[in-house]
Amino acid sequence: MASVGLVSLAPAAQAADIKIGVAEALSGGAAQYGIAIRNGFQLAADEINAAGGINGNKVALVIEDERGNKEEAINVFKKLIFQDQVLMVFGPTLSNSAQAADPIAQASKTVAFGTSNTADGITSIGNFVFRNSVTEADVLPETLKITAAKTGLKKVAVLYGNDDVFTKSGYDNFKKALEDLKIPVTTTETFAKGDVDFKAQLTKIKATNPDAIVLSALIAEGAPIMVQARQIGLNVPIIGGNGMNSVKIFDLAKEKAEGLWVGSPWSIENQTDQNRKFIVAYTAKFKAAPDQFAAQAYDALYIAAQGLKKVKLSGSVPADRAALRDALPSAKWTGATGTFEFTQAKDRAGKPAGYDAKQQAIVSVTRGGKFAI
Ligand code: 1QQ
Repeated sequence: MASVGLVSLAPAAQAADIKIGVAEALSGGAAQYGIAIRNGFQLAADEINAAGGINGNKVALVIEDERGNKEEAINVFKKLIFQDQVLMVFGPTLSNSAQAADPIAQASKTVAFGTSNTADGITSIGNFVFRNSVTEADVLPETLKITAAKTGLKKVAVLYGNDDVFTKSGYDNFKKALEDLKIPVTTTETFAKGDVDFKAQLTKIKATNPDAIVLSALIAEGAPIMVQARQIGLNVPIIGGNGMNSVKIFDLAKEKAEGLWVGSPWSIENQTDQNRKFIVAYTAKFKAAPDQFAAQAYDALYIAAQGLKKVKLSGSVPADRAALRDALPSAKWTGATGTFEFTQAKDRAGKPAGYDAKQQAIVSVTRGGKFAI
């Protein structure tokens, strides 16, 4: 249904808007991440346009709410790609949705660029799939190693959501890292999306007397899990993945958010010039502190801009999409999350596929209502 013949072609020499799709969860539980992501894109787009755009062309974001729902992510990808004829699509917010929607982008030869997708296998979908979010596979072993060294934990309980691509992938990677580090597991418990009462699992966990809880959860369930753990006197450190790495934990779990360990390439404490500039600009524009999701989206638009700079826009959307795909793998950028470059991923058959992030993680812990290094 690609309606190439309907596109109005702007003369190549004249400045044209560069239409970029943004498909994020702006409502529902995953909006805890999606709103920060949208803000990060808007800040970067404003800055890029204020500085003259990309080769003189302004960036025009076409923003859609995919509600953190995989069917809706498919609908929104189709709208952006076929109807709006965007050059590329950012999003969706959750790996669960990316696994469903990215094949649409791949099949229509349009770059899908995830800024928050950390599950295994997303970039194995194909060579049009990119992400700058660092995977659970890369971050979790480091998070566990540092937390074990700093807290002296000897044995842990595991709790994870078993019906979401990201929480399941986080579990697989935690399990492997625990085996590699020879840390015994006292019990493994599960929950499902939408659950609100975790007392049964937490009571079981408490009875096994773990030194910490390893938790693979999205924040909608992860925050009440932290609250209920503390309510039953389970005050051990909680080690989370990307889903728990949001300042929203302080709004949702209040003082019971203390003692949460997470890893990420971004920290509010990181004092580089680029990060300080980002934090100041974000806080001024949105009257709230940024988080890693905002930082990764902000950097992602600049990374895409490095690729777009090399594309000589022809006015043919398919040709420009293909040229962007070819230019993007060599894009390099130093932004709020530090220095960034892509590394090529492989598909399930071991053949070259999409592109992952190559970045170091920093491990932080919540203390006094803040993430501290
Ligand atoms: C994923 C995640 C979530 C926490 C995204 C916000 O990392 O679904 O991959």
